[in-house]
This record gives sequence, C-alpha cells and structure tokens, in this order.
Amino acid sequence: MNKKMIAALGCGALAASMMTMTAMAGEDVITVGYAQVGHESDWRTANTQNYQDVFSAENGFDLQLVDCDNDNAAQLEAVRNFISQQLDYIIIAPIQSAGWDTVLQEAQDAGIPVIIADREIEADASLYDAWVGTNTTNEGITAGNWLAETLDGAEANILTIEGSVGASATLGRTDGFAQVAADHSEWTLLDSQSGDFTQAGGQEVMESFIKSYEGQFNVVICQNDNEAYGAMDAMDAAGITYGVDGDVILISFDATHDGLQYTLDGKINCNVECNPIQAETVKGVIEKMQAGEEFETTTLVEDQAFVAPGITSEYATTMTDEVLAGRAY
Ligand code: GZL
Ligand code: ZN
Repeated sequence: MNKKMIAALGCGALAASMMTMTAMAGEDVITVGYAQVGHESDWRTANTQNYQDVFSAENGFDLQLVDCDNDNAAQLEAVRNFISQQLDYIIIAPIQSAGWDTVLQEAQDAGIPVIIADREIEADASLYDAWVGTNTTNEGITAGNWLAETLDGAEANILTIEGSVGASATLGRTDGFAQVAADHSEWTLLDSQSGDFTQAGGQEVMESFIKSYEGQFNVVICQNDNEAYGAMDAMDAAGITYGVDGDVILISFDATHDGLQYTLDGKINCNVECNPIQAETVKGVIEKMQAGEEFETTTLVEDQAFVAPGITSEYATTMTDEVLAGRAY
C-alpha cells in the first residue's frame, strides 16, 4: 500500500484495510485452541476475557475458546477436536488434574504443541510443552499462615467449602492449608465438602454445615470468592455473623473485584489472590515457540493476599479504597 493510497484512506478505513491485510496474510494467523474450564466463577470470567483480549485477530490470532462447562469428558473432546483441526497450538486449563496422558500423546503425535494453563496436571512433563499458572499449594499455606497469625494460639473449629473435586486448585489449597494446620493441635478441621467453585454450591454446603455444626465453628474457609458469596447468604439467613465484627472468621480465595470489595467492607477477613491475568504470558511462550526461540517451560504467575481494614499482617496487604481501585480485575 503506497503513501498516496494511505493518504486517500481515513484512519478507520486504514485500520480496517490493515486487518484485512492481516487476514489476507492467512498463513500468518496463528490458530489457537483454548479448552477452558467453564464459566463457574468470576475468576473464570476474568480469565476468559483476558484470553479473548490477548489472542485477538488484531494480534494475529484465530482463537477457538471452548467453554467446557466444568465437564471433563467435554474438555477431552474439545482437545481432540483441536487436534483433528490441526490447530497450531492447544492450551488446556484442566478441569481434572488426572486422566490426560492419552490425549496429550495424541496431540504430540499430531505435532501440536500443548500449553497447560491456570491449573496443574498429573502427567509426565514430556507430554506437554509448557505450563503457565499459579501455585495453589502456596495459596493454601498463605491462608493457614494468616489464620495462625490472627488466632495467635486461640482455638479454631474450621469448616471448609472446597473447590471442584479433582481440580488442582482444590487439591493445592487443601494440601497447603493442611500443612500449616498440622502444626496447630488447637485447630479442629470439623468438616469439608465441595462447593464446585460456584455460589450456589457454596450456599448449599454452608446450609448443610449450619444444620450440622451451628454454634460449633468459628472459621469458614471458601476455596473461591463465589463460594464465599453463597456461604455469606446462608450465614445471613441463619443469623450467624462473620467477618471482622462477626463470630466467624471468613477466608476466601481468588481476590476478584467483588471478593476484595467484601474484604474492604470487613465481611471477608482474608482473601488469598489467584491471578487470572495469564494470557499475555501464554502468548509470549507461543510467540517464542513460533519463532523457534528458547521458551520458559514453567512460568509461575505471582499471587498475593489481602486482609480487611484494621488487620495488619506479614502475609497480606490491608485493603483500602486505593488498593481496590488499582486492581486489574
Ligand atoms: C484457580 C482457578 C480456580 C479459581 C476458581 O487457578 O482454576 O477455578 O480459584 C475457578 O474461582 O473456578
Ligand atoms: Zn491459583
């Protein structure tokens, strides 16, 4: 396109024609399949939006993002579909940690690089090309360390609303917290049950916990914010108080915007972040693969933790309006 032609086009038309040129380039478009967990939580929504923003046509990608609706069989099928389409790259956020060896081997036999994102997978590292995600065991340890710091030796009777069964985020947070709890004989883990990372699940489990343990518990751990919203509804309905001015300490994970608003409001005492903004990092790995350059096979996305106003902690940032305003999601 020469200067005269560019001069003739308005900038809007120019941008459109540039995009057309990119599309016309055809072979330059990188086709990417993303087998996404589902749409179970605000965290997931933020992660999905981030991928759609980063793996855009303007950035030279053709992204097929499949919402696998928290259904393991559907996710395996989505990956097999990517393989049969001979896409350039496959990204998987595994609903279940286990059961991936066969389909990863099929992708490898088809010569398609696979990046495991967000969650972890129980498969030999030779079966996939890179991993980008967060350390949920550390997230569980952080929650435990903060609870020990705030209780300072006082007794705890703890109920846990776990995430989706078999998800690495569930396994990691449970294991990490248990590592700290093992050092505190004054803590009792009363019960734990999966709320499947959803608000409805959190409410349902909390309602059953209240039936069984009303008056016996002083700590509730929700393994994501949406479960915490459900647990708050159930405790409100039962007249049970929680948060910095309540009878029950409420711990949550994800630190999504609404979760941090509740933390700022003192309804959630401690919220351990799990950062969903990961697409740019994954794109960087793919661009290096595309260029035949050395790439990071493991990239940890950093997390932090937050506590309600009035609480100071060596493990967490005290929430303020400014902290909330500064968040990316
Ligand atoms: C964690 C992520 C989890 C979030 C939940 O890395 O996979 O799944 O904690 C989401 O909110 O449902
Ligand atoms: Zn995480």
